[in-house]
Amino acid sequence: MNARVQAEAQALGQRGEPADHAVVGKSVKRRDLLDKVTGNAVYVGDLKLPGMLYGKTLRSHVAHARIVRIDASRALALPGVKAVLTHENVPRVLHYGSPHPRSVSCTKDQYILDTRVRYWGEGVAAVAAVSEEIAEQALELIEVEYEPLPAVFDTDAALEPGAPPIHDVGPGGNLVLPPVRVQRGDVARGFAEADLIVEGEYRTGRPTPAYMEPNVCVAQWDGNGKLTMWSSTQTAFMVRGILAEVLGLPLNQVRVLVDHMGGGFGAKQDLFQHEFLCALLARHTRKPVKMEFTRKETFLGGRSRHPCRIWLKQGFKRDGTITARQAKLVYDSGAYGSHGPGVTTVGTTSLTSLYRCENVDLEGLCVYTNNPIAGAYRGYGVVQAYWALDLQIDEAAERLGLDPAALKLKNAVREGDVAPSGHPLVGHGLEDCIRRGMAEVGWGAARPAKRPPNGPLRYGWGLGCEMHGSSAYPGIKEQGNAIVKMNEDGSATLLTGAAGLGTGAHTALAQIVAEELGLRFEDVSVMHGDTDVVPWDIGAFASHTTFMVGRAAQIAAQQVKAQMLERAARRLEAPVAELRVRDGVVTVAGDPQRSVTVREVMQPARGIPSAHIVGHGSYTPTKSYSFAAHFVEVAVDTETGQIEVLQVVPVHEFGKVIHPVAASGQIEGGIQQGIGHTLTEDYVVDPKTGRSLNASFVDYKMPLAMDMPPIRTIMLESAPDPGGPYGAKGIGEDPIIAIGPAIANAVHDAIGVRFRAFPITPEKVLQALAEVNP
Ligand code: SMO
Repeated sequence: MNARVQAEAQALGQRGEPADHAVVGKSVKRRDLLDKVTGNAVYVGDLKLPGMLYGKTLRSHVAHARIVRIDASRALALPGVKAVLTHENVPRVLHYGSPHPRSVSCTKDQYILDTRVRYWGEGVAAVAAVSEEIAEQALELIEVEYEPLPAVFDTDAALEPGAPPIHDVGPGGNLVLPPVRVQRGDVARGFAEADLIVEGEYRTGRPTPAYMEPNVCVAQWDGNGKLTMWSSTQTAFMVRGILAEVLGLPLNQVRVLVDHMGGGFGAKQDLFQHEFLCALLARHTRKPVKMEFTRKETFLGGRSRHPCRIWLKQGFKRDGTITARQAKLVYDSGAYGSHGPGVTTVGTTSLTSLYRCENVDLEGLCVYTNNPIAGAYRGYGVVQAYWALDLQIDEAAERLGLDPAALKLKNAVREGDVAPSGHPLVGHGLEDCIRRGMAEVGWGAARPAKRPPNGPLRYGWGLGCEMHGSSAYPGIKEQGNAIVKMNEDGSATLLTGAAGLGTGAHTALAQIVAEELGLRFEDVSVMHGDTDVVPWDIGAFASHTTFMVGRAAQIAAQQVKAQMLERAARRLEAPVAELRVRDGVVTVAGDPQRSVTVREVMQPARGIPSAHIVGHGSYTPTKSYSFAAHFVEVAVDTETGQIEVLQVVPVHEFGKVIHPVAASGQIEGGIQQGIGHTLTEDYVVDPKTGRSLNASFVDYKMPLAMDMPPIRTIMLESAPDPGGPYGAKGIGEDPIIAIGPAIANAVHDAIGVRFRAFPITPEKVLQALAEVNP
């Protein structure tokens, strides 16, 4: 990929000092790089413990039914089978699917195994056996008798009065939470003042994160009744908490471990059914048990994005001012609530912003259906909302005879505007992104000149914009924690509870500690992924690891540095204020001859008996937003209906780039997923039976490396956050949001058709073209 990375640093850092960083802002070699490229990195799936058994889940082939009889006796009789769990022999504890107190409206709606199934593919029993093969054979011997219940597979049907209730808990009417309402100003007055009203309905598909590492865990109990659980999870401490609650254990009797992960993208924030089953199978058999999803199960038992239906109406003045915005968003949560409350709240409130509007009236619903479970997925409700918003702004521009980039720039949120969180925004991030991208692609008073048609090919340009919070505040109050220890040889160790999903976050954290302590990057190591050792962490999500845990690490390192410099001051006989430290050497300002290495400072010396220096940092962020504008050129083949993205110029503003290559990797990965969502990816369930139709990588089409267009990434540091480390904000979720509307707007520019639902497949393109030119 020819990504050209341009970190356009402001000359001044956040404290107004010259930004003269030794480690931060440099693409140091990632700590996990060699282990990963050589295959040495140990993932949970690589674990093999002595005497380990293999667990498998029996999954329902009906979408909604009561289990009237379940008989495991034939399975138990199979040689090699050590245990079978059904609803009859697991604890009946109602729990959250998402261990997230993200919204007060969350309802506990899941049992480990219930007497009822609510979607096709839900686990109804589990087996532990000496091999995976025997476990799979045993599944076929479990007899289940179902009494079918009426099922609903779309949100309209689920909302109808008299629709079959999917849960006995919650607010009723198949709602996951009471409707989310956001009202500001007066929309009736706003529409009355409008010269143009645009109204439309938008839909989004059901993409799944399709992380490379299927869900996997290993559970082991020791003789004292302590559970150790290795699990590929973004939220080790939440897994610990909910396992302890459901199993009735104190927290120090549950230890959750996770080293390397092959992605999570939000979905691995949930506590999954197999994690409970694995712990219980291990307890029953007194043996370690591993449960690893197949790719098919990763679809069935995993989490997708919430398919969403959005009705959106906006009023505009002739000059492009937005006078009113009214919307109703209906998110399909599938069979359980999971992250529905958080996704619906974040998605609905996101429509208050991006493009300024004083009069808004928004309603967000999250609805139970008998579809697969939707959960957290990168972009968290906002992908859906901004798909509708950005497409409609583009349409309004056309109808007003204005250039879409000019209209977006005119209405772009700016410094001091109220953000979706209710906080005033810091800096002109969005305007900067739009302006910088326009300059880059030559978008002046109008779009860049189109390439002339070439045979069946038509070309076009589009722009999509987004903003996203670098934390989940105020939905949840998060806290980042870090412990930094100095070692007696002058090296340092960072202890963090933040998971490493594969983003390079631990490298960024080590850079921050090295920068702050004046050490080389190589002198800082990171200990993570063990809930018995590292400080508590809320989990790696919401684009917040570098921003929030990075700030905590910075604070911890500052404490260590202060103690270390005090010792150095005694050795050098100079006041602390005059000391500088860089590359592991402490010097006296203006007198470089007087120096001592950090290693020497940390050696036991007369009067300083111990090398023990520890710092502890905690940081509770308020809301901070990152911004992006994606500029896209597409080619549409009018004969095949194929859309090809020819080039992408993503311009992102996120305060401070800690590691340019890792950050641009995040951006490219988000664009890859976004192209997939928009053009090819959709997890399809049969609308009559709820049966999963394409649970494999053969039928679920993601763009591959070969399919990716050239991406010219531009990273701006124009609106640093006063709370983030060196001004840094989040970049994890942002890159997936703006690419979809950018592509759809470019397709309209190419062939004059507005697609309001994704994925925009070749069939839909051909159908639309046939309607235009019958
Ligand atoms: S979808 Mo994110 O991991 O909050």
